[in-house]
Amino acid sequence: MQRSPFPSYADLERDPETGVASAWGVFGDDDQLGTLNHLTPERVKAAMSAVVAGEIFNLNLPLDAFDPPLIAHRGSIEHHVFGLNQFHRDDRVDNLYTQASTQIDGLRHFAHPDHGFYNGMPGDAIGKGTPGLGIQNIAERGIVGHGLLIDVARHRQAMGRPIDQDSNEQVPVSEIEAALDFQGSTVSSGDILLIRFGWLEHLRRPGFVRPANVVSPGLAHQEETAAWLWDRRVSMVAADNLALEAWPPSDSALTTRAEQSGSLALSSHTGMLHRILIPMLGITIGELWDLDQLAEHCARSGRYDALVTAEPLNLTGGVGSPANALAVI
Ligand code: UVW
Repeated sequence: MQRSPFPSYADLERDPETGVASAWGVFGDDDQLGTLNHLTPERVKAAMSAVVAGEIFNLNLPLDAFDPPLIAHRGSIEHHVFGLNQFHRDDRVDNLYTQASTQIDGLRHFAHPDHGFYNGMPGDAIGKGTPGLGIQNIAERGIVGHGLLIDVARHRQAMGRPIDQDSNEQVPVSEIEAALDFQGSTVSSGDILLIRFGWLEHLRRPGFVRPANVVSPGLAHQEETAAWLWDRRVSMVAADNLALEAWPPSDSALTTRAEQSGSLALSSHTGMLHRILIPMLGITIGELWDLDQLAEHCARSGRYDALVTAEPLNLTGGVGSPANALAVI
């Protein structure tokens, strides 16, 4: 049961010691879906009105889009096709890293170092063969809702200030709002936000040579970003970049007690907005969503909304998943 009235970010409980705001309990003490709870049957039904042409846009890159992988600890798939005889074929995929291409990050992907996993799920309940906060929770209900494309890249280009795609530029909420104004769009409760930074288009440019250490612009590592998403009651947020937020978070001001005290070593996760969005607010996120063709259509038609569907793998205890996302306009 969702708490009523629904609390604003400013009204969320804050830990007296760390000052970190938490949405635990807002959707129920046993909740494992977080803000996907905003996708009520009424909103799913209303989202159908976004379909006017019946055109479908695939938002997924191929599973093997990045070889070598974008993130060093992830690998590339090995696809095997075999047959029991010459009139038959089966196949098998080895070495599938669920977050190596267009993906959904579920609620067990990140814990907050000072507070733990979403809704207080104990860390020892998060492992192989356990269901806690697993991606199967999302697969069992599916994701269907009103999608809103926010084309930040196009807006910045039009303003003569293109995003520096070869940097970890942090895009603040003021820029997201400016892009919304430019488009004439408004975020509604339950929206699936599709934020286009233009990073995949940049990677696809002829002659682009990927550096050894990948950088990507994205959402600013600021509590204000989290508050903005929460207060708009988005059901999930996906983007066409590496990590939704800017990567790496080297110039982030977000800190944790554990790292300040030295009980947790600084790492590539230090300063990540993920640590607020996923465990503290229960926001499911999408990364490497291919929004370019949809964006072309939106710019031509002046309509930025779509019916969006996504169905992660029904993998018990899965952390992430290929997104299997579609936009229907
Ligand atoms: C990065 O590691 C950059 O992000 P994620 O784990 O969410 O894919």
